[in-house]
Amino acid sequence: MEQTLQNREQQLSHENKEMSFRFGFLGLGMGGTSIASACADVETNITNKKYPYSALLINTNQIDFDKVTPRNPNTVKFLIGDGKGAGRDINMGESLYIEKAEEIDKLVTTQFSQSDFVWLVVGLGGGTGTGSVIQGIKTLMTNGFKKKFGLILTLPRFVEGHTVINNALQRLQKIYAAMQGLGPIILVDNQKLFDEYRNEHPQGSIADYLTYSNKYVADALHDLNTVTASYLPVGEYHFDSSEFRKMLQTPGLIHFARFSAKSATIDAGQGLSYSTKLKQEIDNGVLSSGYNLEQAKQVAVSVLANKSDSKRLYTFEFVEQLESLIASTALAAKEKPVALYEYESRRQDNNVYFYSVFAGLDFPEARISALMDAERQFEEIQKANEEAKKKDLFAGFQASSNNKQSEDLSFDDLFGDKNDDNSSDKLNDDFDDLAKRFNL
Ligand SMILES: Nc1nc2c(ncn2[C@@H]2O[C@H](COP(=O)(O)OP(=O)(O)OP(=O)(O)O)[C@@H](O)[C@H]2O)c(=O)[nH]1
Ligand SMILES: [Mg+2]
Repeated sequence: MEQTLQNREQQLSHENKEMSFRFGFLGLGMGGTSIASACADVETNITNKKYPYSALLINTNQIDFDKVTPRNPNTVKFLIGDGKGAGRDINMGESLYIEKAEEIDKLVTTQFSQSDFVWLVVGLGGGTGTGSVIQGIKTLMTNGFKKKFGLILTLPRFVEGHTVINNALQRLQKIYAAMQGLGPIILVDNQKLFDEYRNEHPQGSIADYLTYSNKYVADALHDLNTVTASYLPVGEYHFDSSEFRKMLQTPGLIHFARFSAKSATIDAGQGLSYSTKLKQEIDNGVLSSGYNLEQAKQVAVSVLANKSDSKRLYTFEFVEQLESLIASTALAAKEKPVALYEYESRRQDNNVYFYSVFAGLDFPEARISALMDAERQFEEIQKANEEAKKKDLFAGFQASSNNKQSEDLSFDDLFGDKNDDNSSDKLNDDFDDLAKRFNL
């Protein structure tokens, strides 16, 4: 036993993290393929497998596709349609996918033959990914990944306009209705990530932001996958791969939060500092926020500390603080485990890492309502614009038919005579009156 632990411990350096699952990523459309590609570019040194994940990327737009440049040599790109994109038209995106559905079935089977679990990744709002997301679910359900797939969906930013928000809402509504029959869903809130990125990088660009956000999603997911498999559990409970599997089999949304702090700043007897911080980070979330955590069906909190710090830190009081925080946050969860781990001191930093995961959640109501409000506002603006277009600024005015140069214009050209169809009778009558009065 001792020997096994020691062996295991030797493997557990920062660079050599084990994973619970070999994920596959099926990316659709530009957002979906960019994120899926970043996820499959995660590298590890375990069992000589540099790239443990694999990806299949599908898009209709050749130019967008060329911009996605996977490092992972096993990532496969598959262009559907004529290469010109689906131009935000979800019906077109869906039809182009259906045309190639059989080929996609085959590609999914080969590309994910080694995958335990596949994430279908889509940036909600466009024509290709959003249009084909339901068909993508069908592909996975009918090719061996029923109960072994989840969704990673980005929510658009508010400024992205009527069509984008409307497309996103249309598909969210369908997914929401079917949610209990689907796997877990991870929402990536582009507005939240964009705001955070802009605060930290005021000089940054949208392109920088997108690269950052895609890597950020990839790292967050990989972190979750490794923390459940890599470290030495201390104490009675271990949030291990089988616990993680349960979460991945729980329908509904997955929410996660994490933070780290210098171990010297954490005092086991002063729960307020770290449990308040953890609560704050749970509210902020990593990829999205606004969940009603009371509805969580599964919860886990993992803490990871340096071996020498763990002795000082992992007291009864420490665990009780975290347990009571979780118990008061996720009232409905059946299990509210706190798992403690230690890592080798040779790891460079002396941080304590806190991770929390909530599964089986409902959609974040306020965020979805805000999208619907934005959509309503766009509709009102559009309606007002159409009405303004209909309104004729010169209503009641009848145009004159003359096109002559100004020097050629006679008085009649300018104002017409009584028999001129284009003239205004009233104007002529008035003029006649004037002419009589001034003996013209
Ligand atoms: N996080 C993130 N979101 C992205 C990225 N690219 C696009 N998005 C989001 O995804 C949404 C859909 O856009 P695309 O993925 O370009 O659309 P598409 O599926 O290719 O559809 P068409 O271009 O209309 O055929 C956008 O409105 C963005 O909110 C990306 O690289 N990262
Ligand atoms: Mg596109």
